[in-house]
Parts: sequence; structure tokens; C-alpha cells
Amino acid sequence: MPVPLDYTRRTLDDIRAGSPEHVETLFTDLRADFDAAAAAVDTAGAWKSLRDAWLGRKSGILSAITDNWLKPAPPELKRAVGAALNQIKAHVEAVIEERRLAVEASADQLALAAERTDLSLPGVARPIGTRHILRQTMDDFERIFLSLGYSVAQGPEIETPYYNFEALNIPETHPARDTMDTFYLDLPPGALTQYLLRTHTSPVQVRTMEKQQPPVRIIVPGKVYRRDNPDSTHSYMFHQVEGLAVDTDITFCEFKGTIEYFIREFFGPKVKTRFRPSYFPFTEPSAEVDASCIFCDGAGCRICKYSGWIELFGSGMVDPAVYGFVNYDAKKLCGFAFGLGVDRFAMLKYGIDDIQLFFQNDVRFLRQFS
Ligand code: FA5
Repeated sequence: MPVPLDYTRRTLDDIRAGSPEHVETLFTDLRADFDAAAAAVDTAGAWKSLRDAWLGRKSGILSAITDNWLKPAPPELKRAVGAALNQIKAHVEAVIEERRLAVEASADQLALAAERTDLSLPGVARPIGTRHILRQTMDDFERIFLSLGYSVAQGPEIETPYYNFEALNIPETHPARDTMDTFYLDLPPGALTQYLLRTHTSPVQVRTMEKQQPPVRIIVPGKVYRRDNPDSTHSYMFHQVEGLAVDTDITFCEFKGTIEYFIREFFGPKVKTRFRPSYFPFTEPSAEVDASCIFCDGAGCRICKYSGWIELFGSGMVDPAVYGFVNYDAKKLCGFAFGLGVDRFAMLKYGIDDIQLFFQNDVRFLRQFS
């Protein structure tokens, strides 16, 4: 520190030889030394050194002055040395506290400056995700059918053979089971119920009618599973949307009108529909719905195999046998049902030639539909 020890020695001799005025001068010099040292303090470390050098109990300058100036001072000067020592002690303590506050404040300022965020810098642009094109397609279906007064129903993907087949009029030996090659779950030891991954969304027809009295108007979007070999139009997991309307006065006309409206809303006003006889165990009569080819407007092209028509989905009037499974009165009720492949609809609408692209999660593909 700026006050050397021999300074203390020299001034003791001065005190012995001097007068009270001389004592005052010595303390004024001492104070000037302290003030100069205190003014140079600008860090927490320097402040600690100043405090220890001046106020330290054993080797601090003020302790040394008490021992070397006050105690040995001649009696006629003791009062003056004592008073001056008290004064400088009070001054040193006050200034050291003041410097502590100043040093802390400037450290805070430095920390704040270091942490300061420049709000004018451009932000980090994070890519925003979008809904998958299949989800967007299902949203389109939901929008169209909700506007017709339908509601959205859901059911389990793990089903029993009863809901997936029997209650839909497909008994165990029925050949229709072969067309839906099924994933059966391993039967746990001692389990009595067989479970499977649903092969279509039609079981939700049965589950809904079991819970709800007519009128029923629902659509059922969801995942279904079949042991089909994957290729450009087949996947072992794909999506269907089921439709079901049951009431006392539903006619085949209403069925056709609803389907035609839906196709036009989805593909555009120019698209025509046609119904071909078909077969499903749970509808009678059954119909396959075709749309005029959206790629060639029905003129004939490679995609529609030059027929002008594209096969879209299966449908029909609900078979009265199904009402028997849900305790509906088949004599009073009638209705229609349909089930379509969402993935194939999206392929047609957006000109996608491989169903596998939906499931590979390649952002270059997905980004086209954001
Ligand atoms: C059914 O699944 C019936 N439940 C539909 C139905 C419901 C008819 C209500 C009558 C009344 P189908 O097996 O044809 O029908 O399948 C429906 C649609 O699912 C097909 O038109 C096709 O678009 C799609 N599909 C079938 N198998 C696959 C597959 N492996 N990958 C992708 N889509 C498929």
C-alpha cells in the first residue's frame, strides 16, 4: 500500500519532538496518503487490499499508528494525537464503505453491459412445421361433412373380430375376410379374447350405433392395417374415412346426392361421379363410386387406363342384418355407408404417384404441401 512502514517510524520521532500543530500536519499528510490510495481503488480485489492495509487489526496502518504514535506519545500531546486518530479512523471507515458501494455498482454495470442483448439484431428464423398432407386431406373431408351436419366419431385401432367382422355381417367362414388380410395380435396365455389391428374403419359404425339412437350422421377418420405387400398404391398402414347416415327416411337418392356433393367439393365442380354395382357384406345394395378422371377430364389417359374414370371407394345402403347386431329396428330404419382410402384420395388430388412418399417423412416432399 502507498504508506510505507518507515513513514510510521519517522513520524513517531516527529511527534516526540513536535507541538500539537505539528501533529495536525502529520495527520493531514496521512489522510492525503489514504485519500490517494482510496481514489485508485477500482476493483473488488483492490478494495479488499485497501481495507486490510488501513483497518487490519494486527498489521493495519491505523493499528500501527495507535501502537507507534498514540501509545508512546508524551502526555502533553496524547490528547491531540488521540483526537486526530479518531478523526482519521472515522474518515477511513466512511471512505472504505463508500468505495465498496462504488466498486460493487461498477461491477454490476460491467456485468449488465456484458449481458446486454442487442434487440436490433435480426432474429434466428426457425422453420415452421405444417400439418401432414394426409392430415390436411382428412381436415378437408371433415370440413365438407361437418357442413352437412355430420359429426366426427373415433374408435380403437386394436379391435376384436366381433366388431371388425361379425357385427358387420362377415362371419368367420365368409370369403370377404380373405380380402382384408389381417394382423392378429399374439394371444397372451390364458386370454379368451382374440385381438387384431382393425382392417377398416367400419367397426366404428357398429360401436356408434350401439351407443347412439338414430338419427346417426358420422364420419370416422383413422388409421387401418392390412397385411398387404407395400408398393406404390398399397401400404400395410393407411387411412380411411368411414361415413354412416341412418334415419327413418333416408333414400338411395339422398345417398347419391351426398356422395356427388362431397366429390365435387373435394375435387372441383367439373368432376362427375358414377355408381357401379358392387358387393360388401354390410351394405345392400352396394356400389363402387367412380369419378371422371381429374387428369384428363374424362377423355382417357394413362392414369385412368384410358377409361375416363377412376375408381374411388366402396359404399351402399346399410344391410338390415347389421341393424340386428345393434338392436336397431330394421323395419323402420334405413341408411347408407361408405368407406374411402384417404391416401389414395390425396394421391389423386395432388398427382402423387407413390403412396410410400407419405410415410418416408422426407421434408423435401412434405414441404410442397405447407
Ligand atoms: C372397405 O374397407 C370397406 N370397409 C369400405 C366400405 C365402408 C364399403 C362402408 C361400404 C360401406 P375396401 O377394402 O375396398 O373397403 O377399402 C376401402 C379403400 O381403402 C379402398 O378403396 C382403397 O382406396 C383403400 N385401400 C385398401 N387397401 C389399401 C392399402 N393396402 N393401402 C392403401 N389404401 C388401401
